[in-house]
Amino acid sequence: MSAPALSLVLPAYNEEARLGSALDELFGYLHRRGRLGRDGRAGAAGLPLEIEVLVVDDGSTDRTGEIVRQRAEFASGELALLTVPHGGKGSAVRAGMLAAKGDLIVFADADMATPPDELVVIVQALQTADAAYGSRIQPDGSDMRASQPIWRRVLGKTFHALASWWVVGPVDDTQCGFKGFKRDVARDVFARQRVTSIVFDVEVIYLVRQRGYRGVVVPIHWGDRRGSRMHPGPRLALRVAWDLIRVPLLHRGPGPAARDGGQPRPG
Ligand SMILES: Nc1nc2c(ncn2[C@@H]2O[C@H](COP(=O)(O)OP(=O)(O)O)[C@@H](O)[C@H]2O)c(=O)[nH]1
Ligand SMILES: [Mg+2]
Repeated sequence: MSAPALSLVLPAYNEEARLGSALDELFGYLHRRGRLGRDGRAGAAGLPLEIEVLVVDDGSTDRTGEIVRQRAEFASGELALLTVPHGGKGSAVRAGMLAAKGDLIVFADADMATPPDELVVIVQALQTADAAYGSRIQPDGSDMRASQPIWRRVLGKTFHALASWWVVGPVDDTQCGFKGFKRDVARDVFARQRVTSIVFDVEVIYLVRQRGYRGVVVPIHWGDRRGSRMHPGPRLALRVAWDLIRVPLLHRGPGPAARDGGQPRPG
């Protein structure tokens, strides 16, 4: 079979409570719009018809894998399951991004915090950009993260201050779990990714820039979903701080000009 036009990678760790309804929502949307198929035609509203959905089960100890395997879309080949040893969201996303076959490869949260119709926005951005980062901050300045609990917002602001000062510069929302890449760019960037904690998003943005690719920010809708897998505490805080410090140090060395002997692309 030829490569699908679009792959959607969903990292999932102990998601038995949320994954079933999230996949209902995703495939409900894709099927309703007639956007799944194998004939290579473009879909009505800008999404390609050939889409593969790849759930990366990160060593879950619950029924996450079973929920995937029992679905009709698994039997029909629209949905695939990749099982990896538990290693954190960053390692699951990396495995999925390197295994996915699509011309364009997007990763998203398995709780569908970003509604599936936002795929169109990322796909459109990737017609010109090499990488597209969903952002919960809207052009009018309003912030979709306002639906998060107050403690998450305070942690988020602290994280952002550190990440923008030390690693990525003025990218307003590094942590949105909805990002897309052209396949070759995904292969290059994710093969270099080393961080497996939630700081991997920052590392990926850093690598896109360092490798001379063009990344763009696209405002998307997002809603806080209950049942978060994130458990903040001193351990996570230390890990995040350590990973933020490490990112530029891990990737010291020649930039894109030395890589391919050419000039870095704009961006
Ligand atoms: N594979 C994997 N996925 C994870 C891990 N932790 C979180 N995720 C996934 O990351 C996504 C976002 O997680 P969530 O708990 O909703 O985070 P929040 O929305 O930031 O509170 C979901 O798809 C989770 O299953 C992990 O350790 N491994
Ligand atoms: Mg969530």
